[in-house]
Amino acid sequence: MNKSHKQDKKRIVFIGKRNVGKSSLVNAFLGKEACTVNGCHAEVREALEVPMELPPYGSVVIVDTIPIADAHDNKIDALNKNISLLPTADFVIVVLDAREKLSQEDKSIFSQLKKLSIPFLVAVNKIEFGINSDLINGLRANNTTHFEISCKENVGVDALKARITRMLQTEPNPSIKK
Ligand SMILES: Nc1nc2c(ncn2[C@@H]2O[C@H](COP(=O)(O)OP(=O)(O)OP(=O)(O)O)[C@@H](O)[C@H]2O)c(=O)[nH]1
Ligand SMILES: [Mg+2]
Repeated sequence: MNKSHKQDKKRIVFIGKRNVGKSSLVNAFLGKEACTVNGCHAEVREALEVPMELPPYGSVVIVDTIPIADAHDNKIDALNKNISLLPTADFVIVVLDAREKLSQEDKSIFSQLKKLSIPFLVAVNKIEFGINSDLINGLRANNTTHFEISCKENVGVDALKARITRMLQTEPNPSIKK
């Protein structure tokens, strides 16, 4: 699906490696357990789309994705599958584990997003375990904006949500026209 075939609601796509907390963050956004956390990954092979209201902006579609480097998949296939999803996104949240360093796959996602001019923010999750300073330096070197969050302790999620809403509001909401 390319941009011209897209539905009119903006799509916010959550992307990242296995186990970083993509589904947990999506659930925290939605305020309900719509996505399986620690799910049966062998069965989860496609992105999951859930509509939600993001006041005061309006209606959006939240998209939870399969991991960019699923252990069961060929790493490159999994990365390509998600990169092919990116042109359908209006906004992307790249979810990272605060304990890890920036990977080549993460950097590939950043460069694709920049090439496609898709706005994105980075969510550095699981901060209660501590934050890897190499990760923060890597993010700075890649000129990204990041939020330090914990889905488990509900830290930083509202601030991230507020920033996304503000950034979406800078463009007209096509779903309001109807
Ligand atoms: N300690 C801690 N654990 C978390 C946090 N966020 C998520 N988790 C846990 O991390 C594990 C993976 O979370 P998921 O939300 O399934 O991660 P995911 O990125 O969707 O995983 P995949 O779908 O396999 O790629 C689960 O056990 C969550 O409970 C957090 O902020 N802190
Ligand atoms: Mg998941």
